[in-house]
Amino acid sequence: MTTDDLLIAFAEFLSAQDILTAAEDMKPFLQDWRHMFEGAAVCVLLPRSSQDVQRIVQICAEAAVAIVPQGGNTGLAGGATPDSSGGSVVLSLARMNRIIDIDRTGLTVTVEAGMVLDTLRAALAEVDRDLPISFAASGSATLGGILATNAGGANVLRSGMAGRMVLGLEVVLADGTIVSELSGLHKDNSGLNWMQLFVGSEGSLGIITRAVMRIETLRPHSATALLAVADADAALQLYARAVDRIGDRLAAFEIMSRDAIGRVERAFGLKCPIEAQRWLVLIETSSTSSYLEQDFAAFMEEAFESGLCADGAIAASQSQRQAFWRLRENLTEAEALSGRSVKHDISVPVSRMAEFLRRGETLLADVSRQTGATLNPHIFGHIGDGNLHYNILCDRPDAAGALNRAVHDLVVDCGGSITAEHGVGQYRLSEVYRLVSPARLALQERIKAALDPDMILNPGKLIRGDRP
Ligand code: FAD
Ligand code: 2HG
Ligand code: ZN
Repeated sequence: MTTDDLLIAFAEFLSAQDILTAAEDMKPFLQDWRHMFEGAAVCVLLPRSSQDVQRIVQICAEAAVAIVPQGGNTGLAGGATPDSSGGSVVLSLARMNRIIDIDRTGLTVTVEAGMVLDTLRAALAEVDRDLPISFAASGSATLGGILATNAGGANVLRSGMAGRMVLGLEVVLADGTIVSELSGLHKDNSGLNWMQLFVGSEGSLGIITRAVMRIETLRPHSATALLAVADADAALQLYARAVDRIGDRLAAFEIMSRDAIGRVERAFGLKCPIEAQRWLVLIETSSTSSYLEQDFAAFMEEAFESGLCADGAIAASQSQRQAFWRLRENLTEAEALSGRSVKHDISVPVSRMAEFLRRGETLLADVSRQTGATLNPHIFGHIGDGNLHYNILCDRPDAAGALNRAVHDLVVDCGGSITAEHGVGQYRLSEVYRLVSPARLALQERIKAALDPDMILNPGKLIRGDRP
């Protein structure tokens, strides 16, 4: 099938404004958020229904044209960017963005995959419900992308990764079959837990078109504090106390290096309200009841009395709370504005986090000596999940590979994962194939071969495979 034939076939059921072919229209879809990857495509398609997606897949399958699914294009692993061949089609779910149903009592929400997280949470808040997924790209990230990457964020320690909240899914497979189970059952053991196969599959096994998510009652009472701590050991000891004192009302426990917060202050004219220490912790608790405040106050008292925390501030108002979170949520932007960085989205067992950071310091000094690069850590993350964004500003692009491999080797040595929440995409593909167990890789390849034998779904991402 020629390109013209392909476009004619799409035009039979998509309107002209849902097929982008002009370079300036396609540009935002062909580049990732970090501008690390840039690709090319025959066209960008913006279907409006699951049936549209099905027909696109059928046509592409017939023509052996690769499909790159895309949501909000906020992914940090280059998963939604096509390759440079220009032969693939970008399938954006952006126009499939409706809420289909909110069940306040059954505690479920049914949405189309292109639904933007912030829009969804705002609609849920109006009926006193919430989907507790929280991260800085929530103004653009979509439910489909969130599930396809199994996103994490700041609330994982209480609610788990996004995939844990899935109760129903509709997926278009590589041959155009629609598998749709949207009853939102909390219990269903009538077969394999197939939905989890698509969680974190990064568009390589099927295209998510709808989902049912478990929601919860809104937690109107919250308490938020910023604490200054000397080192990761102190942060982890505080975390242990917070778990004991606050239990499942602990919503977020984030760590940020003082250097990284300094870059946020300079880039955005913000001011951290507490005395400088090497690390800062942002802790938030939330609850349906107001008893929370007493336990939080007790935790804070203990934090100071124990000497683990040198300085701290409790948010006295909603605007102060938002100011604390602005420091946290601008870390990625401030990093991007500070020059080239090498990102590492690592996790290690919480018990080995302090060891990882200690050994990391020696490692960075070694890599800097060996490569001649100046390395400035910009580290932050979800310490309660054992997940750090061990991002390093690095002035020499030719040192990036050595730095990347050295950090990943240390992660593996500490029993960790080289991608905790951002996924593999194209950014981490070679490192995953270097470090993940051959048996796991082979299992993934077999699943890919079974579901997408012609490798039309997001080739070159997550699972290597070979296109026939
Ligand atoms: P996209 O970027 O469009 O796509 C991501 C992947 O999913 C691609 O492989 C794509 O092919 C696939 N995909 C998208 N939609 C579908 C679909 N409907 N069906 C099948 N495959 C699909 N991530 C975290 O986990 N935690 C964070 O705290 C976090 N913070 C971030 C902060 C910033 C400032 C930024 C820029 C990113 C952050 N991210 C974070 C990464 C990113 O936002 C998440 O990975 C998000 O889940 C991606 O959603 P998206 O809709 O933008 O997906
Ligand atoms: C966060 O926790 C995101 O803010 C982004 O996962 C991390 O920029 C990053 O590396
Ligand atoms: Zn994160």
